[in-house]
Amino acid sequence: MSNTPYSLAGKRVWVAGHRGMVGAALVRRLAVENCEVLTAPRDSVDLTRQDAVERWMAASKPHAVFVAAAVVGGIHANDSRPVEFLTNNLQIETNIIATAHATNVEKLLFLGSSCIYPRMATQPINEDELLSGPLEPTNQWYAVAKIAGVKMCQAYRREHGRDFISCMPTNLYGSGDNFDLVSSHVLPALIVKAHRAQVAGDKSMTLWGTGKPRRELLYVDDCADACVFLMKNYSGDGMINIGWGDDVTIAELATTVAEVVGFTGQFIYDTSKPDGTPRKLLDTTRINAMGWRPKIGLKAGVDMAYRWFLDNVR
Ligand code: GFB
Repeated sequence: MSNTPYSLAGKRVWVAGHRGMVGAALVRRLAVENCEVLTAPRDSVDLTRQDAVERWMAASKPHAVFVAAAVVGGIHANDSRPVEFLTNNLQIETNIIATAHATNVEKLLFLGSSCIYPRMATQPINEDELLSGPLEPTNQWYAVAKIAGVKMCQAYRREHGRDFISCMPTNLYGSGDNFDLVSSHVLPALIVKAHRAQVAGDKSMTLWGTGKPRRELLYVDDCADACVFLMKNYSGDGMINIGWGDDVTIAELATTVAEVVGFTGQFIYDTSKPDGTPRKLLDTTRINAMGWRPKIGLKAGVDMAYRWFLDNVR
């Protein structure tokens, strides 16, 4: 592992996936980096098509690339749309990483996800646990695609000396999140459910699963800050976990959301829905040792996410 400083000053920096929650947070964070942020218009650059990516990168010539573009979703979306989660994500990452090599991109950061680790990995999960056991069935498709992206970066580093690095963020939430109840992750779904129940004066709200699984949550702006930190300070073959450092049960998460929203009813558990991975707390020793730490705690983060929901989605 080496920490080769890389300056973004004066560079053209492409945020692939700039309209998504993470991409938008990266654009916000890069605004203070004295670089030129590039964003590819979604209607004219289909990232699943190699020719479109090649044309875009040949014309825009980015020096650095954040690969935050992906088909993403919660446990139900992953479990019910395997073809899209596997094939579209493989296409997007292959097109961008291969073309970054072909166009001599100086540095690339690929964003993975904590669901790539084995279902029963030792907790907290160290980066070396990758491929040490069977995957969680509900998101194995997305996980295989993301694992391939990590391996692709390692292959280009090994064979062509490319400075392509990977990071593994934990479950993210915040402004710009997907609040659609079918395809979203747990936290935005809990915000919508608590809000609707509170407004309707309902006595209860329904959660999926048993409420017993544990999840680590990181506010998306902390993740963006960590990504920029790694782009500037890390160069190595190994991937780096990005997380908060501890986790809560889904029931505890729902309690925090209910407090923020002002919902005072009961939780009903729909155990016909899957729990997914029992736990996936990341070991963040590596990034902490480099000097990065998150800033936005769960209560403050849920409050910010709820305000964004009220201002932009309700
Ligand atoms: O966030 P989530 O959808 O995905 O679900 P994962 C987390 C936990 O929250 C599961 C429970 O145990 C769900 O059963 N849950 C309770 C709910 N109520 C709800 C609800 O209304 N909606 C949702 N969505 N969940 C994802 C992967 O796994 O982690 C993604 O599928 C990605 O690919 C992401 O890697 C980081 O945390 O289980």
